[in-house]
Amino acid sequence: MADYDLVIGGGTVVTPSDMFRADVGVRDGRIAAVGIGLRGERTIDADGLLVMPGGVDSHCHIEQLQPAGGADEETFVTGSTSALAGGTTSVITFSTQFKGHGILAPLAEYRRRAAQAMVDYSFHQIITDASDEVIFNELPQVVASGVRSLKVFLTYDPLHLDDRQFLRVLAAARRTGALVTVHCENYEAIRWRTAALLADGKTAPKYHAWSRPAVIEREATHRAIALAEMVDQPIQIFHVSCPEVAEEISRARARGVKVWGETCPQYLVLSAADMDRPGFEGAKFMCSPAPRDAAASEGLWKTLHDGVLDVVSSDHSGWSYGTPAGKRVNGVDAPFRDIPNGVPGLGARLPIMFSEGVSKGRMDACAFVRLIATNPARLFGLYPRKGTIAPGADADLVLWDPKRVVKVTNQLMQHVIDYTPYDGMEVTGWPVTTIRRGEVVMRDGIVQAEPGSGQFLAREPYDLIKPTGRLPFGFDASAFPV
Ligand code: DUC
Ligand code: ZN
Ligand code: ZN
Repeated sequence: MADYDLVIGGGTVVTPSDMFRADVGVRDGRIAAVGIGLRGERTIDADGLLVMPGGVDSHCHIEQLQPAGGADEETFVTGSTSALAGGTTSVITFSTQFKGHGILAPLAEYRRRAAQAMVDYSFHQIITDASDEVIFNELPQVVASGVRSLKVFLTYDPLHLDDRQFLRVLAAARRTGALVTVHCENYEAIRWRTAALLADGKTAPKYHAWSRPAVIEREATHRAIALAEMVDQPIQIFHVSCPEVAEEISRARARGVKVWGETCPQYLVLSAADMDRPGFEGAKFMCSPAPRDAAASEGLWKTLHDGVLDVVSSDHSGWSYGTPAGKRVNGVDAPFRDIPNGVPGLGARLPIMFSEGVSKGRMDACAFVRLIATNPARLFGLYPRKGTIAPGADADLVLWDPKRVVKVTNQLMQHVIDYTPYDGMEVTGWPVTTIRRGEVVMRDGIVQAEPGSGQFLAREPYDLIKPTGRLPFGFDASAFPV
């Protein structure tokens, strides 16, 4: 009798630290052994392929409820399909709060919708209104239910928090044991520059980048870190777009502050020039923060190499280009201010990072695994169940052909959005099989998974995000209901 339900045989196993030829034995959906000569009831031949942990996308927007009603076009089924096609097996998406409302009811609604997912999933709880009821009553319940990370926006109408509200969220996170993730841009500076640009008739998509230069991201990042340092609350800075923002993180880390940073493929391979395409085309590349320039991208690769930024997520936020409810919801002549922000990237994240990172010699495959799977799993309390190949871990694997050359098309992305900003890009390296908890859910581009087969990942308390204990004057203001 075979020892394993499934053996992935003869591939090159890539862990966060090593690469070696070995078989991976799977039993009951988990990795049971990594060794030589393993025998399974079924075998998948991985000769010539890399065997890597399934991707963990710790920042993507799926079926997010909109303030005006309705939800994102990308559903948990279509988003899962794209993720699995691209080698990602776990996601952390969002439960959002609308100002004046609570957070328990929307979270229940997201749980209901996400029950259709085919990837494993968790949520970041967005706080847009730090009311007493939310901060002192509802938020502790949300965190206790396993939603162990919060998200705040320092810009965007109608989402942004002022500094006092941000402090209240940081304090609540400290009391309840959650990580806070932060969208860092200066709200008033963007509004002021936007008003001036519109007054000058500068309305085209390219002026989106002009409205929010890197300095306003740097200022907000500095402020977010300073306030988190004062509260002694660990944070992650979302979607760092350029090296001068990463530098704020680096300086704080040197002081011992628990701050981490992520970036996304759009900041590594796109630029503000993409928003300057003819007509309305530039809208396809509009996201916030805005992509910068080639020098910023090169600098970001260095921050990944140096470990200053240690997660690459997609920030998948899809708005179709050709449909009335997507990018052109306010018409093709809409000023940049009124064009929805966000680019799709769930399915593109791994191929782009592998091709631009590993195939182009900027990093080895172990570093790639750390950035797209291990580090997000560690930071968000999913490790070692997710993000590595080791006995006991879920058998979430992607079998990767490092030599396959593919031209990216929207069809290959398998999301519901009608375009990809990476259309036509040639990549070297491609996922051929995705395995989720021991089940083959994608083979040669065909996704076969039952809607509802994804599992909610309740996240328990974990040491990495514990406060440091360093407080100004030793006074813990977060202990008071203020
Ligand atoms: N920026 C965000 O902060 N979220 C989603 C889309 C975007 O561009
Ligand atoms: Zn954001
Ligand atoms: Zn986002």
